Amino acid sequence: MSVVTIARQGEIATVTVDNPPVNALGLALRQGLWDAVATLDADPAVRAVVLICAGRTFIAGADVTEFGKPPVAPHLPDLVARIESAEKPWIAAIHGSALGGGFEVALGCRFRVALPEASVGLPEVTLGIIPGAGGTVRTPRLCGVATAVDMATTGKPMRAPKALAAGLIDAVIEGDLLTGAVEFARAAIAQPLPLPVSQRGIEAPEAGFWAEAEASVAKSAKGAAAPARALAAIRKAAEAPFDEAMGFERTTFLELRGTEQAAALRAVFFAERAAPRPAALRDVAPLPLKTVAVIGGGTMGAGIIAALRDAGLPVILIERDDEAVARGLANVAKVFDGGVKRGKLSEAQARALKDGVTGTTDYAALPDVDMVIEAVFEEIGVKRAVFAQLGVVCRADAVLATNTSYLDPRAIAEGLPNPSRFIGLHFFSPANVMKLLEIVPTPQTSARTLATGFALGRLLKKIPVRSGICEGFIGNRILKRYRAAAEGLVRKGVPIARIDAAMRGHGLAMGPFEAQDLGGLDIAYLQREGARAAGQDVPETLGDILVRAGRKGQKTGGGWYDYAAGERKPLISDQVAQLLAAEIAPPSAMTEPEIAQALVAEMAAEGQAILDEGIAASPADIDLVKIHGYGFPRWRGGPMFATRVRE
Ligand code: T1G
Repeated sequence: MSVVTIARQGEIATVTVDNPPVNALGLALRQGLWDAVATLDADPAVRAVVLICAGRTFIAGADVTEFGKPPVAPHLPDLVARIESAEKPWIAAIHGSALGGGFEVALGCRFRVALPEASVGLPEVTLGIIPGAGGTVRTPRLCGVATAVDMATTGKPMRAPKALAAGLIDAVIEGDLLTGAVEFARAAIAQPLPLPVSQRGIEAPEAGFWAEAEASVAKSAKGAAAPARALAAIRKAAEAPFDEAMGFERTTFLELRGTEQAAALRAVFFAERAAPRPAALRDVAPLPLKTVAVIGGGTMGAGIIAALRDAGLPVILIERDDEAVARGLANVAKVFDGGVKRGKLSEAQARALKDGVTGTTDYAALPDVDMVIEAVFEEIGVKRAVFAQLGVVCRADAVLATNTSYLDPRAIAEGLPNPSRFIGLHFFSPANVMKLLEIVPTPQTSARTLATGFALGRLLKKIPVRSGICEGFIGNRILKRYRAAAEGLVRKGVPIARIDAAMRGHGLAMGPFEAQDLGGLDIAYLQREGARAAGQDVPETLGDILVRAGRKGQKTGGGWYDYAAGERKPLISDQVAQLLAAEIAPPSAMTEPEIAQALVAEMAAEGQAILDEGIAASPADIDLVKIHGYGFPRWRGGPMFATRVRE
């Protein structure tokens, strides 16, 4: 099957790309387009060329699977230049996403037209590189420097209507894309053509723009190298001749391709795409999910309901009494009203999302639901009582899931009829935002139930990761080790603030102590106390000392740090120093990089134990948990990738 086919509609030729799954620019496609230029330039009957793609999307970029290998001709920048200098003008007809090299090919065309829901973008920085085929040099020639900087340094795609307003595309096509593109081409050749993009000028930005952009990019990149390099390439495009800027971009692209950050981001890219479809479940049909119930409308329950609604599922909320139902519905409404305030949702959209939730205290509402997700108080008796009722009222094949984070799902499912349909689905708060979903089957969980858990993950656009049963599953178990290791450094005299600064400097949003102050020290304290009450030998932690002194975190005005009233800014606490004085060695000179290295090594060591015990299926799964559940910097690939033995 040829990846490029040519057809003719009178004087307009159509070049159709068909290279599933996303028309990536592998060698065969580059060669096919290269040859198509010559073929159509040689055809006197042809006056213009429409470039269109089959399948789900326009060209989605260079073929990421080729990145580990040396580039092979025809190289993409040369192909783009060849299309741009073709005798007949090319018109890119875009549906789905024109991303990276795909958008660069479209920039080589004389015109670009797109369906309303299509998007264009330069996501290269999300792979640790920058555009390598003119993206940073041609884009500012269409939309100006500021918009180009935003696109190339964030990697965020832009929808067609916005791209039209920015000058990146020439028309939005309503109806059939090919028909509209051919009509556009016919009209375009009836008048003088615009200059090829490479020959258009770039307006110099206002004074101070570059310094401001450099500061802003450095702040948001938080250690990722590519965004600043993309900015430098756009600046070069604005200040140097086209060819010089193209050379600068290509050199930068080739250099970044070989970096550790690019290797890490590629690993995450493929792990994220593999996670929702485990090979072991490929032939297992999940239960169709049309209606879902959530038991408990607290923070977690409301977040889970919001995620289900965002995926278009109607939801029944069950609570213990009318007041709780009202509170739960109000919690859900707060999520969507927040979306309206942030301009993400219209009032009508928010209303429709809220209307899809029915609140009741009556379990008799559940006989037809396909899945129930329990999100009630984290206490075994409360959970067991819920499942005792669900086991009676729900269909025998309805999937019954618990959102527990610390309890043993086997204990929760005890006595449940048909335990094969029971599973753990551990969401992370806020459940409508955090992508991680730990999927925890019990030994009785059927393959179909497990497949349904992953199908839910796909439906909610989550990153689902299977976990075996242990305390804290994958993520919280590593978190516990990480916090214990951080406390160990405090005992060795390393200042609390230096440890937090070290982990923020490593790319985490927050260090371990400031994060505990935000979430509350008492949650883990109560878990430790519960374990002690159950007879487990749980040594006292520094956190215990603070909680017993009433220091539970920001919510009590102080935890590891003090906080001025109403402030979130952490202040070094004299009281903490006094409370812990007997536990802490003389000050240590450990540096921030040494701290980060030591703590990441602890995360990886626990990850290795998790692998050895079969709790996680692969190091990549553990990295996805840390990235999507705990904010580990994705440009480091995750603790397992960052500490892997290099071949
Ligand atoms: N190369 C190779 N395979 C790719 C691919 C790519 N660029 N993009 C996706 N795939 C595979 C993916 O692994 C999966 O495979 C299948 O396609 C469906 O993907 C020179 C150098 C386009 C928005 O970063 O954002 O161009 O698991 O599940 O949800 O300047 O894929 O089925 O075997 O994500 O419909 C820049 C990355 C490259 C785009 C579609 N381009 N892809 O989303 O499908 S660098 C990108 C996406 C570049 C130039 C530079 C999304 C999508 P499998 P999927 P989707």
